Amino acid sequence: MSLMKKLFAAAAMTAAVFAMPASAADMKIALVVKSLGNGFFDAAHKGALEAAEEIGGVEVIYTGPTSATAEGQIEIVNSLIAQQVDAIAISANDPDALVPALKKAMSRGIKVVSWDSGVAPEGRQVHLNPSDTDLIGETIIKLAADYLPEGGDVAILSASSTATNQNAWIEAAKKVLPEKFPDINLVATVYGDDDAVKSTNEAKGLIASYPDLKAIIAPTTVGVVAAAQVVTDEDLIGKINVTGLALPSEFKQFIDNGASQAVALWNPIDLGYSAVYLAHDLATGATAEPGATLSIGRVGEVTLDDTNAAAMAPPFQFDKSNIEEFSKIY
Ligand code: RAM
Repeated sequence: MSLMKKLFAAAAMTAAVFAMPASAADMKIALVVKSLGNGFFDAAHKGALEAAEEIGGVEVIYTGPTSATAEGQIEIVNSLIAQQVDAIAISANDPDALVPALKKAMSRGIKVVSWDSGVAPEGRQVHLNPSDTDLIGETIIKLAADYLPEGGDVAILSASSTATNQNAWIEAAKKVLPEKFPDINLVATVYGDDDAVKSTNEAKGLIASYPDLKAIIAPTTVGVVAAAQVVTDEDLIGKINVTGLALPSEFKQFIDNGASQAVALWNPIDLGYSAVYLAHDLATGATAEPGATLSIGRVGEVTLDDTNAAAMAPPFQFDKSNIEEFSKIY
């Protein structure tokens, strides 16, 4: 081989080696969820696999702790760093506790996206909210208020007390209460940790403590099912309306039996799909900076705000008229 040819061959090989993570070959994207065994995250996983299939050459590592804790997620992030994944897309159990581990990941060249439940800006490159936070905050109160023309006592059954997403929605809800819903009286906020047993006990506690309770608002797909089951079991259908954010496939039975009038949610499949798309965008060289527009494949594109965050789409409302149709999808 002539010297020239050898040089060309060497250059071609170097290019091939450098191109590898970006080429279809072997990109590993970890989808880290708050906890395993949650139908919402299973639906997001489905979307993640769809994105991987569509992009090609992407392996999705679906993982999360057995209970929704930051400690469990930190261990997982450390093991993903050791596995040298290309990107981590995480729905965080705490905005701050994950930061050191995720910073370490980024220092090793791993791209980090938070989605659903965010990490503080220094711990990730991009955050994808499902919808606008203020809109969700107002929506969860309106869902209760729509069926309480006279107003009354309501309580919130949340996920974990450190969950970034639920805390942001609850804060947004409290902000609009006095002006837009003056007759709605928020008596308590309790935390079921996205655990069926704890959520059930917290719902029972609310009912025992507040005899005039008219609605339980659960902005978590785990809590809302637990609360509706308690209302059903305690023969309180028609007295307490359960509402919040629910996965239609899990919740249809409680619209059918009247424990709930209506609930809302965005498309969780699209959310998991979009999270993987964003992780792939970054791992193939897209720059995360305020004003940047990034592709989320068939879902469209997002423009990053001044904290490198963006929102996917507005939520849908589900009631007797449409929950059957949506329950077949997610
Ligand atoms: C639960 C989780 C998740 C949240 C949904 C609405 O599944 O807490 O983070 O987005 O509810």
